[in-house]
Amino acid sequence: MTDLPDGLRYLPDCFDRSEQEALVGAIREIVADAPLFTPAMPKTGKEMSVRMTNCGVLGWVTDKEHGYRYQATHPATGRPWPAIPDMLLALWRDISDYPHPPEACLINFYTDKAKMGLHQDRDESEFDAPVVSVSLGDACLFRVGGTKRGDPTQSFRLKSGDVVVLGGEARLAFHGVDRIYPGTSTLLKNGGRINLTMRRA
Ligand code: AKG
Repeated sequence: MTDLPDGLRYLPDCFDRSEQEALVGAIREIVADAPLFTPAMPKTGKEMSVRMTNCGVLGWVTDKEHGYRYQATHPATGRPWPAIPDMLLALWRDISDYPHPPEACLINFYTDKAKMGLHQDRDESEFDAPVVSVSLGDACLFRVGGTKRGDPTQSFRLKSGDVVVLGGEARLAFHGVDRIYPGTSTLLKNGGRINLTMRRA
Protein backbone atom coordinates (compact mmCIF):
# COMPACT_ATOMS: atom_id res chain seq x y z
CA MET A 1 0.00 0.00 0.00
CA THR A 2 1.52 3.34 -0.97
CA ASP A 3 0.23 6.78 0.04
CA LEU A 4 -3.39 6.60 1.06
CA PRO A 5 -5.51 9.69 0.34
CA ASP A 6 -5.40 12.30 3.14
CA GLY A 7 -8.30 11.60 5.48
CA LEU A 8 -8.46 7.88 4.78
CA ARG A 9 -7.49 5.88 7.83
CA TYR A 10 -6.90 2.13 7.69
CA LEU A 11 -7.12 0.58 11.17
CA PRO A 12 -6.26 -3.13 10.96
CA ASP A 13 -7.40 -5.56 13.68
CA CYS A 14 -9.70 -3.12 15.47
CA PHE A 15 -11.90 -5.96 16.70
CA ASP A 16 -10.47 -9.24 18.02
CA ARG A 17 -12.12 -12.59 17.32
CA SER A 18 -14.45 -12.57 20.34
CA GLU A 19 -15.56 -9.01 19.55
CA GLN A 20 -16.16 -10.01 15.92
CA GLU A 21 -18.30 -12.94 17.12
CA ALA A 22 -20.30 -10.59 19.36
CA LEU A 23 -20.84 -8.24 16.42
CA VAL A 24 -22.03 -11.08 14.21
CA GLY A 25 -24.48 -12.08 16.97
CA ALA A 26 -25.81 -8.52 17.11
CA ILE A 27 -26.16 -8.44 13.32
CA ARG A 28 -28.06 -11.73 13.30
CA GLU A 29 -30.59 -10.17 15.68
CA ILE A 30 -30.88 -7.10 13.45
CA VAL A 31 -31.41 -9.23 10.34
CA ALA A 32 -34.12 -11.25 12.12
CA ASP A 33 -36.05 -8.00 12.60
CA ALA A 34 -34.97 -6.14 9.43
CA PRO A 35 -34.39 -8.82 6.75
CA LEU A 36 -31.74 -8.48 4.05
CA PHE A 37 -33.15 -7.10 0.78
CA THR A 38 -31.71 -6.83 -2.72
CA PRO A 39 -31.15 -3.20 -3.67
CA ALA A 40 -31.80 -2.05 -7.25
CA MET A 41 -30.20 0.78 -9.21
CA PRO A 42 -32.23 3.92 -9.88
CA LYS A 43 -33.96 4.07 -13.29
CA THR A 44 -32.55 0.80 -14.72
CA GLY A 45 -33.72 -1.36 -11.82
CA LYS A 46 -30.55 -3.47 -12.22
CA GLU A 47 -30.06 -5.43 -9.03
CA MET A 48 -26.87 -4.95 -7.03
CA SER A 49 -24.91 -8.12 -6.17
CA VAL A 50 -24.88 -7.39 -2.42
CA ARG A 51 -27.86 -7.84 -0.14
CA MET A 52 -28.35 -5.22 2.53
CA THR A 53 -30.23 -3.99 5.54
CA ASN A 54 -29.69 -1.20 8.08
CA CYS A 55 -29.77 -0.25 11.71
CA GLY A 56 -30.06 3.26 13.14
CA VAL A 57 -32.71 5.96 13.01
CA LEU A 58 -32.29 6.14 9.25
CA GLY A 59 -31.33 3.52 6.68
CA TRP A 60 -29.95 3.77 3.16
CA VAL A 61 -32.10 2.14 0.49
CA THR A 62 -32.37 2.22 -3.29
CA ASP A 63 -34.88 1.01 -5.84
CA LYS A 64 -35.80 1.59 -9.47
CA GLU A 65 -38.59 4.08 -8.82
CA HIS A 66 -37.20 6.31 -6.09
CA GLY A 67 -33.42 5.85 -6.32
CA TYR A 68 -30.85 6.33 -3.57
CA ARG A 69 -32.19 7.74 -0.30
CA TYR A 70 -32.33 7.49 3.46
CA GLN A 71 -35.59 6.52 5.15
CA ALA A 72 -36.73 5.72 8.67
CA THR A 73 -38.37 2.38 7.87
CA HIS A 74 -37.50 -0.95 6.20
CA PRO A 75 -38.76 -1.00 2.59
CA ALA A 76 -40.41 -4.43 2.92
CA THR A 77 -41.63 -4.60 6.53
CA GLY A 78 -42.41 -0.89 7.01
CA ARG A 79 -40.93 -1.14 10.51
CA PRO A 80 -38.35 1.27 11.98
CA TRP A 81 -34.77 0.03 11.72
CA PRO A 82 -33.31 -1.69 14.82
CA ALA A 83 -30.87 0.31 16.97
CA ILE A 84 -27.15 0.47 16.18
CA PRO A 85 -25.30 -1.98 18.51
CA ASP A 86 -23.38 -0.37 21.38
CA MET A 87 -20.05 -1.82 20.18
CA LEU A 88 -20.39 0.13 16.94
CA LEU A 89 -21.45 3.33 18.70
CA ALA A 90 -18.37 2.95 20.93
CA LEU A 91 -16.14 2.57 17.87
CA TRP A 92 -17.65 5.73 16.37
CA ARG A 93 -17.07 7.64 19.63
CA ASP A 94 -13.47 6.45 19.77
CA ILE A 95 -12.41 7.20 16.22
CA SER A 96 -14.82 9.49 14.37
CA ASP A 97 -13.73 12.74 16.01
CA TYR A 98 -17.34 13.87 15.50
CA PRO A 99 -19.56 15.14 18.36
CA HIS A 100 -22.81 13.41 17.37
CA PRO A 101 -23.61 9.71 17.00
CA PRO A 102 -24.12 8.07 13.60
CA GLU A 103 -27.71 8.12 12.34
CA ALA A 104 -27.37 5.23 9.92
CA CYS A 105 -25.49 1.97 9.74
CA LEU A 106 -25.71 0.18 6.42
CA ILE A 107 -25.15 -3.59 6.59
CA ASN A 108 -23.93 -5.11 3.31
CA PHE A 109 -23.67 -8.87 2.83
CA TYR A 110 -21.34 -10.13 0.10
CA THR A 111 -21.39 -13.71 -1.18
CA ASP A 112 -18.29 -15.02 -3.01
CA LYS A 113 -19.32 -13.40 -6.30
CA ALA A 114 -20.59 -10.08 -5.00
CA LYS A 115 -18.77 -6.79 -5.48
CA MET A 116 -19.45 -3.08 -5.30
CA GLY A 117 -18.60 -0.67 -8.11
CA LEU A 118 -16.55 2.47 -7.56
CA HIS A 119 -18.80 5.18 -6.09
CA GLN A 120 -18.90 8.14 -3.71
CA ASP A 121 -21.05 8.21 -0.56
CA ARG A 122 -22.90 11.43 -1.26
CA ASP A 123 -26.54 10.89 -0.39
CA GLU A 124 -25.93 12.47 3.03
CA SER A 125 -26.94 16.02 3.87
CA GLU A 126 -23.58 16.85 5.47
CA PHE A 127 -20.06 15.69 4.67
CA ASP A 128 -18.23 16.95 7.75
CA ALA A 129 -18.80 13.64 9.56
CA PRO A 130 -16.67 10.69 8.42
CA VAL A 131 -17.85 7.34 7.13
CA VAL A 132 -16.68 4.52 9.44
CA SER A 133 -16.63 1.07 7.92
CA VAL A 134 -16.09 -2.35 9.58
CA SER A 135 -15.21 -5.59 7.74
CA LEU A 136 -16.28 -9.03 9.02
CA GLY A 137 -15.84 -12.50 7.53
CA ASP A 138 -13.99 -13.20 4.28
CA ALA A 139 -11.35 -10.74 3.13
CA CYS A 140 -11.97 -8.44 0.18
CA LEU A 141 -10.02 -6.30 -2.25
CA PHE A 142 -10.99 -2.70 -1.45
CA ARG A 143 -10.32 0.02 -4.04
CA VAL A 144 -10.03 3.71 -3.29
CA GLY A 145 -9.33 6.70 -5.51
CA GLY A 146 -9.68 10.45 -5.34
CA THR A 147 -12.72 12.70 -5.38
CA LYS A 148 -13.03 12.57 -9.19
CA ARG A 149 -14.08 9.43 -10.99
CA GLY A 150 -11.03 9.40 -13.26
CA ASP A 151 -8.48 9.85 -10.45
CA PRO A 152 -5.90 7.06 -10.00
CA THR A 153 -6.95 4.34 -7.58
CA GLN A 154 -5.17 1.86 -5.37
CA SER A 155 -6.39 -1.39 -3.91
CA PHE A 156 -5.67 -3.14 -0.67
CA ARG A 157 -7.00 -6.12 1.20
CA LEU A 158 -9.43 -5.73 4.10
CA LYS A 159 -9.83 -8.62 6.52
CA SER A 160 -12.21 -9.47 9.32
CA GLY A 161 -11.97 -6.98 12.19
CA ASP A 162 -10.42 -4.18 10.10
CA VAL A 163 -11.84 -0.66 10.05
CA VAL A 164 -11.60 2.04 7.38
CA VAL A 165 -12.45 5.69 8.00
CA LEU A 166 -13.22 8.02 5.11
CA GLY A 167 -13.00 11.51 6.56
CA GLY A 168 -11.67 14.96 5.76
CA GLU A 169 -10.45 15.18 2.18
CA ALA A 170 -11.22 11.50 1.66
CA ARG A 171 -14.86 11.80 2.76
CA LEU A 172 -15.96 11.93 -0.87
CA ALA A 173 -13.27 9.60 -2.24
CA PHE A 174 -14.45 7.07 -4.80
CA HIS A 175 -14.29 3.57 -3.38
CA GLY A 176 -15.59 0.08 -4.02
CA VAL A 177 -15.03 -3.63 -3.55
CA ASP A 178 -13.46 -5.48 -6.49
CA ARG A 179 -13.69 -8.99 -5.14
CA ILE A 180 -14.20 -11.27 -2.18
CA TYR A 181 -11.60 -13.90 -1.24
CA PRO A 182 -13.69 -16.99 -0.38
CA GLY A 183 -12.55 -19.23 2.45
CA THR A 184 -10.30 -16.62 4.09
CA SER A 185 -12.25 -16.46 7.37
CA THR A 186 -14.09 -18.90 9.61
CA LEU A 187 -16.16 -16.17 11.29
CA LEU A 188 -19.31 -16.65 9.22
CA LYS A 189 -20.52 -20.24 9.19
CA ASN A 190 -21.52 -20.15 5.52
CA GLY A 191 -18.72 -17.84 4.37
CA GLY A 192 -19.11 -14.44 2.74
CA ARG A 193 -18.35 -10.95 3.98
CA ILE A 194 -20.28 -8.41 6.02
CA ASN A 195 -19.53 -4.71 5.83
CA LEU A 196 -20.98 -2.25 8.33
CA THR A 197 -20.88 1.40 7.33
CA MET A 198 -21.79 4.07 9.86
CA ARG A 199 -22.70 7.53 8.63
CA ARG A 200 -24.42 10.77 9.54
CA ALA A 201 -27.32 10.94 7.11
C1 AKG B 1 -20.78 1.31 0.77
O1 AKG B 1 -21.66 0.68 1.37
O2 AKG B 1 -20.96 2.45 0.32
C2 AKG B 1 -19.48 0.70 0.56
O3 AKG B 1 -18.70 1.27 -0.15
C3 AKG B 1 -19.12 -0.60 1.21
C4 AKG B 1 -17.64 -0.84 1.17
C5 AKG B 1 -17.25 -2.18 1.73
O4 AKG B 1 -18.01 -3.13 1.60
O5 AKG B 1 -16.16 -2.27 2.28
